[in-house]
Amino acid sequence: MNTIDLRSDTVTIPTPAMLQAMMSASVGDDVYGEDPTVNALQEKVSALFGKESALFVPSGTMGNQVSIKTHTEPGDEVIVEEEAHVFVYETAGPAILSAVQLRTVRGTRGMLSADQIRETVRPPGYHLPRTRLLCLENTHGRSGGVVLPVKDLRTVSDYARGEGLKIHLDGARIWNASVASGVALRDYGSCFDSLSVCFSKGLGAPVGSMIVGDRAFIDRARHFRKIFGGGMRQAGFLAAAATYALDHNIARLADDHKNARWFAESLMGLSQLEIDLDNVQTNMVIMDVKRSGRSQREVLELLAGKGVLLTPERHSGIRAVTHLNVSRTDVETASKVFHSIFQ
Ligand code: TLP
Repeated sequence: MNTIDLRSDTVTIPTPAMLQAMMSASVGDDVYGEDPTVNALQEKVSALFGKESALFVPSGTMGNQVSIKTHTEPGDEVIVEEEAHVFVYETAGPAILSAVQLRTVRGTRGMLSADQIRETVRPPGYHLPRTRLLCLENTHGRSGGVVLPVKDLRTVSDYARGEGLKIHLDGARIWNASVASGVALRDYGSCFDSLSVCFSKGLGAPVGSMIVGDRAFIDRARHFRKIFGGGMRQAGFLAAAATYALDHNIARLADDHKNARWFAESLMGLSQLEIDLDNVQTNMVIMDVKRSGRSQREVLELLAGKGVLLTPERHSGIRAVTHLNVSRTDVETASKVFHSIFQ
């Protein structure tokens, strides 16, 4: 049986062309700042986002955690949208690594308003934590890969900066946001003091993320990357994969988005599933299965038994993600499997 792996866009396998680019990379010791391929990638990505500097890190989690550490002091408060990866899926990293308090605020499809920030920022006070940082996520995973509107980001960013806050974006899938919305990466970049972006999601590289920001921020982040164990030596082999991914795999994300949309629309007639089509904007489809009378786990096992892999999402949801190892034929086959189970 041919497995169709819709668990995440993290499961992609490097293509022969990407492997070739990796094997022919020039490398050096990146802890000494001497890896030419890493250095070139850092310059390329900082320019894409209109920032002064960038730092290659092993994972999106480390990108977020190093950024939070770099922006804050122990005891600070960080405002975070309550479904953000940094709060839900990073195993309380900010509490452990940065000794900060996360203040969660319920967003609308991942977005917070300036009014919500106004109500949440603490005034200066002897008894109060200092509100230091705001974290957002684009695309917003737990809403199903929804794109945060750049106009709203600009408004919130202006307000937060006016309040003296720093603002960080978890941009693990910022490439998807840019392709879906037509908004340039640089325009997203200007809304934030730091961004963490990933090469190992939709772009299809095996490993690697990047933090971008101004020079002073990145210099300080380099120090924390070392403390967190993220200083890598001949990392140019990985940076070569990321460079290849940037050069070849951004525009094709539109295909993943079309496949996700097609898949979601093909399931709309199934009354046992609830899908909010408005949220299907990029490469994810989240479905609620409670009307099927089966548990989330039963549904995932049934699908896996027929060769279609998805992940659990909240209490009664399941998530499908399209990516470069999933073709239109694969989503058609997956759709047939769904129809055979939920008809
Ligand atoms: N997300 C994974 C799971 O952890 C949920 C996935 O399959 O979607 N930010 C965002 C928005 C992410 O979705 C992820 C990975 C990360 C950060 C962390 O990236 P890694 O896995 O490289 O640490």
